[in-house]
Amino acid sequence: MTGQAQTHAAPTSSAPRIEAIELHRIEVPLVRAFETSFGRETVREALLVRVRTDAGDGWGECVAGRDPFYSAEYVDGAASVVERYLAPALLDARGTTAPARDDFRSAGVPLAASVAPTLAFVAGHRMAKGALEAAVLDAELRSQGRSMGESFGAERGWVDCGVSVGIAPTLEELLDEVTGYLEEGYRRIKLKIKPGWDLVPVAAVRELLGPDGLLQVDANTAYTADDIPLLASLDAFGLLLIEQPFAEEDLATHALLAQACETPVCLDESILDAATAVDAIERGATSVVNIKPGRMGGYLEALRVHDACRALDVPVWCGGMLETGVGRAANVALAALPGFVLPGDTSASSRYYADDLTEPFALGTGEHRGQLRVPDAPGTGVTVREDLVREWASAAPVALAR
Ligand code: OSB
Ligand code: MG
Repeated sequence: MTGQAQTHAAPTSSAPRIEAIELHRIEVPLVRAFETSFGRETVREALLVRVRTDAGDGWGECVAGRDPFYSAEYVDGAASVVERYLAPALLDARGTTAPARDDFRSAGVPLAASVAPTLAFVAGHRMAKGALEAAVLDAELRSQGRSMGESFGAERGWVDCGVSVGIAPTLEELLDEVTGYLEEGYRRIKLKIKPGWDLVPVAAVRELLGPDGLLQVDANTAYTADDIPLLASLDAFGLLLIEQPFAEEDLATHALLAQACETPVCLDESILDAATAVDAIERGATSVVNIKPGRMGGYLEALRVHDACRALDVPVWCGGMLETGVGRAANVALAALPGFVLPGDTSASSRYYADDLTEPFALGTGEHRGQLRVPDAPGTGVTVREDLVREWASAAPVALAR
């Protein structure tokens, strides 16, 4: 058989068939409020999807937030589009009609690779689509006895972890919180910034970390072109990068900032897929990329973004969206790929949750201090605690079958 025939990824009779799709809405309390330039959250409202196939089940987590502030997507909208359009389309197709993309990332997971083409008739809604693709991928890999890490091409058994630190009520509370994370072993600190909460907290945390501590900032689009001089003055603090200071659509101002400062500019919100990543890099708007699979419509596109950035020698790191263990497990597997050269927002379960929905992720010790172990059991490698799905339910589950 030629390589080409092997990678032609139309679903085969050996691929599982989708029988039913369930939507589960949960609310999980956060161990502490998380504040960003766009809002403050005390509870994670999440949508989980379970895909039932003739070869077993898979779970996926939708990363949309409670409100459409970080992105246009939000959890009620995601649940609605899954229920009304996406799940019915997958159940109708059952992985047998839409041809999957013919690339090496699709090879070996024909059913998961058929999800994006089947759902392409719906514009946008990448986080909703990504949750379904993740669930299908989990089911398909479990049926093959393969882990996500193995299927993605993970090259590390452990990944370096950073932590995203919200805007604090006072500088003192910020320093207390950061001190706690350093004691836990986190290898990199990311500070959320906004106008009025930038130079002073960054200077204070740099002082706390010392010159060698890895530090970066994330503005979640809170600045405008008028702020370029202020943002360029962050060069004094030796930051790894400045993440998404300007609007999602505004590559031009990011390129201007990149010209005006030494600190690398990193895009998050603006990067929707491999094509937008390459375009932003070519325009000089980003020299590091935050990869969040949900924002890109799923792990298969996230892998393509990784591959495209690697080919251009652009470092990437794995972002986070307050995932429970379901999404966290898959992110950790992704972060084990060779292009992920910076610590991710792949923190321990305890960063956000007293109790996780799966077996908890805990930072390692000794040589693995500040790292998480990449799961190696089939699929995500973690088991959803269905008792907690029921206990934390904020709405009755919705089940759709063919
Ligand atoms: O911009 O990276 C972001 C959380 C929600 C929405 C957007 C972002 C974030 C984070 C937290 O920074 C990342 C995490 O710890 O999961
Ligand atoms: Mg960000």
